[in-house]
Amino acid sequence: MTADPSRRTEAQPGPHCDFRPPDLQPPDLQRQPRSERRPPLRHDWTLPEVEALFALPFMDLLLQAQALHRQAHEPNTVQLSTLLSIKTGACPEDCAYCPQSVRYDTGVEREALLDPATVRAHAQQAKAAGATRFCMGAAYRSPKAKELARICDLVREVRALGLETCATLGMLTVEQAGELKAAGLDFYNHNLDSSEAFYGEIITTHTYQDRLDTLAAVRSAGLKVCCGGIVGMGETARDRAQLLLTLANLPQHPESVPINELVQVPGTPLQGRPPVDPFDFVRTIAAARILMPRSHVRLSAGRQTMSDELQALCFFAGANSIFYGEKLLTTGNPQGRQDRRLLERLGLRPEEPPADAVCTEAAPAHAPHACTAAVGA
Ligand code: SAM
Ligand code: DTB
Ligand code: SF4
Repeated sequence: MTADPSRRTEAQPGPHCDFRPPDLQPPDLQRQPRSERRPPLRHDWTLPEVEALFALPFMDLLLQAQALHRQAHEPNTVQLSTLLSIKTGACPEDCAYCPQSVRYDTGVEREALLDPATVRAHAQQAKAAGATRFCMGAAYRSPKAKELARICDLVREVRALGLETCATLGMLTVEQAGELKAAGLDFYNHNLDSSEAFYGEIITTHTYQDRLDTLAAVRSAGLKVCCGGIVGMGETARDRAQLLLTLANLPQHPESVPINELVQVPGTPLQGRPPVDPFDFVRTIAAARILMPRSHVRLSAGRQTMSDELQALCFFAGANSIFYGEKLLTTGNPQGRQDRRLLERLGLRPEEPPADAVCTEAAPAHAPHACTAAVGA
């Protein structure tokens, strides 16, 4: 039987159909302010529960993740962080994925700790391009006292520009974390990278417990935590579930959860690992969103080889943060203009900086103030 187009009702899809998908939240929830409808947080997840999430039909998992995402966050916004390697290469650790380990011949040139003027220029550029957070990475096992003092100066420089500050410097004691906090550091990035069971297969020079101890030190100093992992190192689905379980069952969820896809660097032992099924990568993002609903989930390393369509799926699965800028630490990242175009095509907008990221620098009489420089140039 052929349908008579003149009898088409409004509910039937067709070329002129104005069908709107139902909002993903119940109407009484939609009427509440977002601050009052934030999903409850759990810290008692079990491995079977997390594995069951990964086993859901893809669409069911993504729908659940997006619905929770909208309860906790302003939809269609993405937080932009820019990375800078402030001390590059020659790291004594043996992390099998890392191009900066002194043990692997990767062609990464070692560079001493950058000076404040250089870091400040990079941070100003990042801010002018629209980033709200500036993350400084150093290839250390753990910083020495003299190095930490110099890094505290860098933190003060960047904070004065009105950017949120983040650092990733390896293992820290409570005292060191306290010094960084006093200098104005907002976030500390320290990834668990994978499950405890798999960790020993990729790193032998420090332990999973060392990582957990640093995370505890960072928390006790009052810093916000950025902690996630890497997908694509040869870990199993169970390892991914276990990593997210460990993160979600920490006493407090990390405020930022970076999910990296392994960037394969020639010379590292993980070069040549089979690529991840892109849908499994998206599943990891969605599960992170469901387990840690109020955290920022960052679609991190690996975007340079991802299609726009795959990145869009990651945003639908609940990713709401990216590394923004043409370089990660030593490897590439999409160009700023490419990312701005992607966000525009998807109707996504950069997240506003938090109210407490205040610019305290004095404006030179002859130049535009760094805090009011054109955004998105
Ligand atoms: N040395 C410090 C540490 O290990 O915590 C800070 C720098 S380290 C490069 C920061 C993080 O970058 C690592 O924990 C890892 O998650 C990520 N990373 C390093 N190399 C990577 C790669 N090839 N692909 C994806 N992520 C990588
Ligand atoms: C994170 O989770 N990913 C970033 C940041 N935290 C420090 C680092 C990615 C590094 C990718 C390899 C490189 O550029 O050297
Ligand atoms: Fe060093 Fe960090 Fe790279 Fe490991 S991940 S080798 S600790 S820079």
